Amino acid sequence: MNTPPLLPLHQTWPDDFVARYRAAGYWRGETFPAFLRERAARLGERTAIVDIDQRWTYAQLLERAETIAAGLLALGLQRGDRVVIQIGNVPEFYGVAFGLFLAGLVPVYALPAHRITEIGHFVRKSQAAGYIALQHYDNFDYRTLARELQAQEPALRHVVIAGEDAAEFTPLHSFQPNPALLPTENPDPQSVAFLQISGGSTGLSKLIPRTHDDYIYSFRASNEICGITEDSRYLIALPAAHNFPMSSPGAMGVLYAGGTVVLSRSTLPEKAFELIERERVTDLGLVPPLALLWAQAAPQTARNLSSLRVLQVGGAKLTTEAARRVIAGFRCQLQQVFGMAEGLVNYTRLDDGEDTVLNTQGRPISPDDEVLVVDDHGNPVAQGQSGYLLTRGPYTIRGYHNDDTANARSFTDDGFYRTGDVVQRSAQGYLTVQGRATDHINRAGEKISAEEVEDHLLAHPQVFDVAVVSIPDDFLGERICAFIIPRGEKPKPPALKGWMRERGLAAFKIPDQIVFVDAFETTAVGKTSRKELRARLRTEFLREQSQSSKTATP
Ligand code: OOB
Repeated sequence: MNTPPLLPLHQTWPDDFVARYRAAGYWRGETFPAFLRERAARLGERTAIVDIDQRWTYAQLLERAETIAAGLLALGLQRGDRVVIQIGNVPEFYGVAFGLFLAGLVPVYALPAHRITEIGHFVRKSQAAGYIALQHYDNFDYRTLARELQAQEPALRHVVIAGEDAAEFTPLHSFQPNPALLPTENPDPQSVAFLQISGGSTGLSKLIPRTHDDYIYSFRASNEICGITEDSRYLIALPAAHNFPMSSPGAMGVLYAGGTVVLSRSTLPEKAFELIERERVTDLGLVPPLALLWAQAAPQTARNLSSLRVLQVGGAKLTTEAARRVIAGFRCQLQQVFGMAEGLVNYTRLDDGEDTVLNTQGRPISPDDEVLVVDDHGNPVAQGQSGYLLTRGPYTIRGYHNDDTANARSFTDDGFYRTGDVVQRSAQGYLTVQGRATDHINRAGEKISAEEVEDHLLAHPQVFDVAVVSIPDDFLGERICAFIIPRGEKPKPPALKGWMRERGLAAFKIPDQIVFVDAFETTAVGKTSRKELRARLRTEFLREQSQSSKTATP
């Protein structure tokens, strides 16, 4: 059989940077297995994770992770093997993630909303040997997805299902403790601990290798900035696998500090408020649309929300006006968070004045986060002017996993990551996000590549050509609009959307709006880039919309 060569997993900073980051005390040689074991030994009976019906102490989290690690190694998985995990907001998510760390296996974090198209891509790109999913979550049966995956990806050796009925797959609950199987040594702190997924500015998501040293630094330093301690009780209502609720400071920061992670399956304000009251939640992180929705519901609730100390908002732009509304609704401190799974995270500080909290997306975590704001030619712009954000630092990757093309595009020769965001930087180093250079759509914090959605639509027999653009949306921030030139009879939008779902695409990538057009006008030269075409379609659409709303007003 022709097996592809095994890809080395690495994330490499040049030697002089390694020396610098170590000397500065950012990289301390800590690892995930060591930190969990230490916390379990020291804080054993304290609550690590709760959700609506479970409560795990630190000792139980370690015990669960050790059982899962032993079970996976007993199946024959080998140190360094990648395992795609797709688990929603339940304590088992952390049991599995830490189980993989203890076994020396490498999690690849998928979101619950991903379907066969995305999961297949992650499995191939990471050459995963295993897939672990919940039986059911959010009304979806992941065994169906697992079946398609096994049929499509013969190299995937193991499928493990957590739930009452694993069907033909290995039940996670059949795993037995076996300390003899567990590695006794901690991993190399500079090795890759897991693969996170990128928002995907062009084409399919890329895989982001993060090391123990760099990631632990990012949440240890975040804890200090966000005031996370043993007494923090941090609510997670965004998908646990996303980088924001994972590490900014997220669940990893909270577990590192010895606090309690409170998991909500639901994003409905009343469900979450019930947990906030019951667990006396002190901190939480939301994307702007949810922050606005919860802020609207908060003044009316009968629940006691007085334990809340800090509400973090990030993942997409929070406008000044929205920030005011969020503060008015919650009556607790607002913290803006502007980060990316590739690394760099900015926070407004807890002692910043209102002006900064309302109008900026914060400043970087580390004194060694290098930030450049440059023009089209790569030259720095004048202070306060808009430009493209480039960054390099002790927790920002130097390259994606197994993707030379993306690496050539996304990193400069001297190792700066091109974030694709357009920002202004103040004299104090605070960033205000103005927009972005790439054609991705930020739909309520979910990043969608226009190109990826176009590729799917072009496969439909009644689609001749298509351009997918973002349209400003009061609730979502941005929505997905597909301009389609039909081939023959126009397809019916609901049927077209249903067809996309059947292709196994995450629901958040399916266009919210479909507009049929006869042709895409070209410029005098007769040729346009996709980028210009998308920009022109968006501008014309918004102009027409504002004209028709003006004529509609009496
Ligand atoms: C977070 O991570 P990703 O990887 O899903 O998305 C990163 C992109 C950024 O490049 C930027 O375009 C956008 O999301 N973004 C924001 C923002 N926070 C993220 N745009 C405007 N304002 C903000 N506050 O989204 C993420 C990772 C860690 C912490 C927080 C968010």
